[in-house]
Amino acid sequence: MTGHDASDTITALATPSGRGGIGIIRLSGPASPKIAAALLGTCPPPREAVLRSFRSADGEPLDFGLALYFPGPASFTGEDVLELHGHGGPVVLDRLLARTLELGTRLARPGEFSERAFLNGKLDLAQAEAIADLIASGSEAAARSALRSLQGAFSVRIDALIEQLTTLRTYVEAAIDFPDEEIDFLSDGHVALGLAELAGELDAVNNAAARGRLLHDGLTVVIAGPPNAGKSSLLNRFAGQESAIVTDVPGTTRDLLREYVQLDGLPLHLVDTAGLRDSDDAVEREGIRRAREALEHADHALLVLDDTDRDPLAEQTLLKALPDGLPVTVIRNKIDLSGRVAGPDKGPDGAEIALSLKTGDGFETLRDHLKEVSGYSGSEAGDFMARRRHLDALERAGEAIGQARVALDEQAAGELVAEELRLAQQALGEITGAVTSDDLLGRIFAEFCIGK
Ligand SMILES: Nc1nc2c(ncn2[C@@H]2O[C@H](COP(=O)(O)OP(=O)(O)OP(=O)(O)O)[C@@H](O)[C@H]2O)c(=O)[nH]1
Ligand SMILES: [Mg+2]
Repeated sequence: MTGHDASDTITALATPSGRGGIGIIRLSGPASPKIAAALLGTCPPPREAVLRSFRSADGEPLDFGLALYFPGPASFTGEDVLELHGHGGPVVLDRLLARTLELGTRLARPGEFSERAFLNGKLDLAQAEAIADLIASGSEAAARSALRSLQGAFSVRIDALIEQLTTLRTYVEAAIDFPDEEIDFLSDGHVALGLAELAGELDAVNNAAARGRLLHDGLTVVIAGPPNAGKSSLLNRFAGQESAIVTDVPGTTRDLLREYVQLDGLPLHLVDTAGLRDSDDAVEREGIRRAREALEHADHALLVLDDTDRDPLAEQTLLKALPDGLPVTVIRNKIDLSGRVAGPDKGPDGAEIALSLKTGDGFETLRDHLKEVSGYSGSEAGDFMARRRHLDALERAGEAIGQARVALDEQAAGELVAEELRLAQQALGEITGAVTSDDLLGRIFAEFCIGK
């Protein structure tokens, strides 16, 4: 629950706990200036760093350091904010935190500073999420995109779409108000053109958001194939270490093995699986069941085949047994033995890559291929961070615009068009937080750490 109560003054450690040169405690709320005065003697002048002792109730110094006071609304949260930069030791900071509590603050909930910034209109929801994403980013590309989102790159696109939607909706609603002219109004091409433009722009935003989502969640790639084809060797090559046991005994791998790697900033969740075959061994059968389950949750499958042991019929069976709609790349491994030339190929059923996991020949092609098929290549400039939630909202908006186009073409029904436009607007509003519920806010900010 978010249950915003702005009369509370909240406090939290803003830097990671542990030892460091500096540790910062941040307060936000109406009691900040009064607490500053009690703690520091007087409240510091606005936005000026002052060196002060931080004192206990009896006037004993707990620590000394810089104090900064930001009166609202020109502060991060929009409220009166006080920052105390003390020495970064756990005991020192605990004592200082306890002192701020004693002076009438309460401990902030996770994400509560960002939540207050959102509720006070300092940030929209996508920007608040970008703070968490920036802090959590595990690659340069992710950090860059999160920063762009935080600076509003995503929100600007969404706001522009909402603006376009509003204009079009007003036009359609005007048509409804003049029933005699409604048909003419709707068939003059203006609405059709507006809807087509909206659909196009939504598509572009959606593509950029899908790439952003990839930076946030990464790509789950399941390595599957018959026993002994080189699946575990593939995992090891990506990981750059011997994570999985590799032997010439078919059926070596039984459990799922997971490795997290980065492909030039693209987060890859790799899953090595048991070789797919009919088996009487109960353990192996369970491994195969798990392999199939992993495939159900994959974004992409790598079907590893032994190129010295080609069996087109068996290949077809394996391909058909993969989940419908799952993108697959066939890996023809062991070309050091079969003599095939390394590199990509367009096989009858999609992409194929010939390589040798023993020599590494062709592996680079596979890396490039994964970046390419995921849409990651060349996505750097201009993109922003996005989450599953944003993609869901974009999808709903797209569906509503699709429905509006149908209503216009087939029925010239102004009211239906207006209603679909309203739904699209609402879906987009959820991204920036123009439309929200306590429940949604609660879920988003609960994922933050305390102090953010
Ligand atoms: N010559 C050659 N041998 C390879 C290559 N890749 C893997 N092997 C060998 O093939 C055998 C099987 O490799 P693994 O990586 O264990 O194969 P797997 O698909 O994980 O096998 P299971 O776990 O039993 O299903 C091992 O002896 C590897 O050394 C390759 O490119 N060339
Ligand atoms: Mg294996």
